[in-house]
Amino acid sequence: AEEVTQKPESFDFASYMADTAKSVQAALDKAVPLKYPESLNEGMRYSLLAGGKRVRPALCLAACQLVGGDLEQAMPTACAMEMIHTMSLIHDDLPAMDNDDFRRGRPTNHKVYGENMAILSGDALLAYSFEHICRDTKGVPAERLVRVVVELARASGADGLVGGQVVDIQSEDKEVGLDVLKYIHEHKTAALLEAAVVCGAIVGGADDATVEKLRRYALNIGLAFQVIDDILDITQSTEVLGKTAAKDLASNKTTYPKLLGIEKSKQVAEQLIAEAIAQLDGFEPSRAAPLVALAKYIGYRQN
Ligand code: GRG
Repeated sequence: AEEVTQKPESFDFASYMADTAKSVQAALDKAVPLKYPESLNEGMRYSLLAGGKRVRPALCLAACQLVGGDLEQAMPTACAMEMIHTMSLIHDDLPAMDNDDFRRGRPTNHKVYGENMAILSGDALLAYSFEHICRDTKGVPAERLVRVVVELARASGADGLVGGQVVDIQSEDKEVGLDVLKYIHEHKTAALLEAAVVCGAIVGGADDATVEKLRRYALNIGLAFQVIDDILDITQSTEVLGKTAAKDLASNKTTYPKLLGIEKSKQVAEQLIAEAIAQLDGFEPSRAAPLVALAKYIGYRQN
């Protein structure tokens, strides 16, 4: 592992994220080459290499670094996080789901390649994420990789993304309570962020107590991520479209601001971020700096 020498207060988060995004982009480009059948692989690459903040790979690599692991060994797992995330975005945008035309600043996958290819590109990315971890990770004991696969499969399936999406769909056009809203966010959003952190720590050789501490860190930032998303949905659409349009836009789904108001929602997000950062107490500050900065970034992001 690379020696980290910066003091936490001098940690340059913008450069850290830019460098991470660059190395993840290069690794993804290599992992999913343009091969036969080109129409499928082109579709996979179209969404996978389209950009995005790369928050999940960054969390995975930062957790590996925190526990003193080798970043290169965690790269296939970090890439797998982005493959699964991208798959979920492709499927989420389909006409049968959210029916969105734009994602990451470009037309959605099904708009370019058709619905059938978009479904299949997502399926291929999901399967390949597991293949990539197990085949391309070098020098990590198989027992750790099995644990990683269990975490990631759980985060993707009925107890994770799929379960969250199902409850989200069933909650459309009706008022739901805080408990259901929390279930949706914990499964649709927090589960994969949690897996990213936990899997990075497992690859890096963390003991069980450390893994569980980092799981709490991740669950808190995962929930905060979504609370902030709900707040931004309202404040940004208000800025862009005016108040009435913003209200219409938010009216078919329950959100934190709708249940608690914007101010209270901001407080909830702040508490969640503080709780996340508290889990990092006791780690060497320079090693914990990326995870501390990522938590603050998620809690105070403007887009
Ligand atoms: C088929 C296994 C399987 C799962 C699909 C469609 C679905 C089930 C789940 C939906 C999951 C979903 C779209 C959750 C929202 C997650 C979220 C917060 C997206 C935004 O993430 P950012 O802001 O996006 O990190 P970028 O583009 O920056 O990566």
